[in-house]
Amino acid sequence: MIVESIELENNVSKVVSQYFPQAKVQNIKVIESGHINATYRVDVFEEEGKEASYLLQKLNTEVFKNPNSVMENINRCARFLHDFTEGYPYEILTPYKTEKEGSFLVKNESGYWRLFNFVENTISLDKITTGEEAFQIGNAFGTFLFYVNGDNVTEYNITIPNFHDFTSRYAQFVKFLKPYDIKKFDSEVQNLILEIEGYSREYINLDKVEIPLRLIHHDTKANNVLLDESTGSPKCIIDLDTLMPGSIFSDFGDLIRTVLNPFEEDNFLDNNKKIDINIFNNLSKGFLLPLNEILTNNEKDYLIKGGKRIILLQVLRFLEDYLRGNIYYQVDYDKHNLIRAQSQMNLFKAIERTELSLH
Ligand code: GN1
Ligand code: MG
Repeated sequence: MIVESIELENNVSKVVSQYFPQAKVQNIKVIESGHINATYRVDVFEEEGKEASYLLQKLNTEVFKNPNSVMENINRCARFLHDFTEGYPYEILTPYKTEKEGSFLVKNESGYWRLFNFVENTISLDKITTGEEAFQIGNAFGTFLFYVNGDNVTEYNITIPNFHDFTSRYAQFVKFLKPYDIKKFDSEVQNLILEIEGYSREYINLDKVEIPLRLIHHDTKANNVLLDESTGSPKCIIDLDTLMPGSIFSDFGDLIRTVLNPFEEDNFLDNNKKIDINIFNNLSKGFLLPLNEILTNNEKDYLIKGGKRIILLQVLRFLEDYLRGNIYYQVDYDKHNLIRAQSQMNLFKAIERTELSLH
């Protein structure tokens, strides 16, 4: 543990010195959220009277195979919001360039690192309990999407191919299962596979609906909105790694997946739990307010169904990772991805049982 933390301190100091050669790292705090990258808050002393905090991340390059294209997207978006839009109401997550090379990434023996501004005095919500919170989260992402959709979507890189493409992920899942005798799996795994198969038939049909390609966040979890800690109003949209071309269903999907879930992502064990319609109505009202003008009729008509498909996709992703031996998501214990898959299936079914409509 001590060795690990000394190693971390050394790595962090080396990386920070590439951005700010004079700075001294004073404090490093691990930020324990997310299943993919390693995230730290780093407090540095730059000179007398100049202390600052930054968000430092080590990118998971198993997942983000081309880190430069991720940084190109994030930088393009930050520049667009800073320089080419008027009225964007939030702080902008902005990557720093290294002093010598002018690069957004530091690559060394320990991996690929990048540095952002640290947005101070904020909180984020892992669970949503009131209509007001749901409205704020929906509205924050709706507003973000409205502004970034002013930019040219074709200028953005696809950083993870087929990331939210249900049909291709499902085909990949079926192919992966082919050599196995499914009856030999534990009954809980068998049940999930059958349920995924059952629902997929209906949800794959959504591919026939014509909708425009948009610049989408692709990870609109409630806790990816930083809220002002004193007023509770949105202050910054974070985690822009998967900002890339996609469909609006993705972002509404991860919103309902996280905002309507009264439990943790890996803890929806109650099969009879009801979804709070008031939370849904507030979420969708907040989301659509800034987007109403730009969304097509098809996008609106299929928003709920398309959104629900993202939850099903998440069940599939967690289950497949469990069966592959937990190679993608970080896990706390061996069956963690299985429990996540079951929890997300319970959430999916609870939402299926609830009549939802947009007002
Ligand atoms: C991953 O690491 P994090 O929490 O930001 C994943 C998302 C999933 C999410 C599930 C690149 O995001 O797609 O929805 O876990 N990100 C990637 O909580 O796969
Ligand atoms: Mg993420």
